[in-house]
Amino acid sequence: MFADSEYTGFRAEVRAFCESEIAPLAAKADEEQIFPKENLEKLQKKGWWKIQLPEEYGGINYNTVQYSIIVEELCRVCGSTGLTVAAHNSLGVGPIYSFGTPEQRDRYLKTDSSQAVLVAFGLTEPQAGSDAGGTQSVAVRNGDHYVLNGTKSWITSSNLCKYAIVTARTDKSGGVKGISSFILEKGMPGFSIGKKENKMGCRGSDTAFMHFDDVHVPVENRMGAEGEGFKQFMITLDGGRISIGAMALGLSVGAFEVAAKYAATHKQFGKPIGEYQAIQWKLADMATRIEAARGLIYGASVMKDKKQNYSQQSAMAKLYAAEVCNFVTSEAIGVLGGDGYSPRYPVERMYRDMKLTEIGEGTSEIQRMVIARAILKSIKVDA
Ligand code: COS
Repeated sequence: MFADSEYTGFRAEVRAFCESEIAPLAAKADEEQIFPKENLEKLQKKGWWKIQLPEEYGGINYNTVQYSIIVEELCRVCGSTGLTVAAHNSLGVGPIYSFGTPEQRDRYLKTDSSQAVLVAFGLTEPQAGSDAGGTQSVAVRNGDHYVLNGTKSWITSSNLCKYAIVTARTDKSGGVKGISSFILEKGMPGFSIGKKENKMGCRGSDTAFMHFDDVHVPVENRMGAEGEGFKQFMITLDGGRISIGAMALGLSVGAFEVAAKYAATHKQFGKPIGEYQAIQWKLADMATRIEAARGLIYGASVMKDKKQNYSQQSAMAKLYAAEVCNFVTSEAIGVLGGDGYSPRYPVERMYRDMKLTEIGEGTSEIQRMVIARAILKSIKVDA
């Protein structure tokens, strides 16, 4: 496989765990729209709620290629679990580690090692989706605390989480530079979880509204200085987009493997359908695009670890992997025909889960915008 030969043993170990522990619960989680509680504990034992944190915070300190492999392998068998792990790691504990004070890191990252303590990421609002700078939640300073009001939508792990990092406007006149970020704790009066979404895919992940009604947030819960929130969250999404690319890759690999096996064994007109060129070309195109997506994802992962500017590469990785995933999951259903159109095989679930990868953490249109802006910025125009 492309570029990951040094991770062959690592991947095999990760895959064995995902197949034995995560895969058996995937269909039920999708059907019942409930995140399997057993997975919280299983993943805690693996250290996968703190994949890239240093050991002093209970983490396992993996690099970003290893992180991407874990998300990919989880999504190969269960998109909902992969998404939940990805959101918590890259959008939850990641930014607290990157932007938090030593006190905030100690309080929110040095958590009880016997329990999964999830952190949610509250950026999106009903009127601020692609336009993340359109944040309408407001935090007004009042002495040693802020009074927070507003609503966040589409928040992964709203019910499962113990903490949430959220953005709110601290300067009404300041555009994106008037947005700050805060760490909230469940149980703060006025902080409540609203309606759960009834989603097309990733139905086993916990997605709901968050409401803030005069929540008193201590000043020490602000992350960074006032006005830094938007930039922090954009930097965070650069990393998050690698995760969603890895998610798309995992769903693609899962669907491809089912289709390839089916093509090798299912007979029509007296021979396996894989012997017909029409099916062979589908498999060849699926496999080729999967390898190309893998290259982009690992490339962006390596750049992140080298602390290079990888914003454009993570947007490219997510954009391309999501488009590949749309192609592959759809073609997989094509190979299986009627069998692919029912839950008898997991490809229909993977097809539904796929759609999230084209929307979450920035739509494909937003990725194109990020990529094009980076290209144009790099071009020097003579005055
Ligand atoms: N890293 C560091 N800084 C960044 C950044 C990044 N990736 N992206 C933007 N910024 C900075 C800019 O440099 C600018 O700061 P300066 O004026 O100091 O240079 C500031 O943030 C504003 O940037 P910009 O003008 O590009 O903001 P826009 O309002 O035009 O928004 C997009 C930019 C569209 C890219 C942003 O709103 C976005 O990513 N939207 C999608 C949101 C999303 O992914 N939501 C999913 C939520 S999680 S499920």
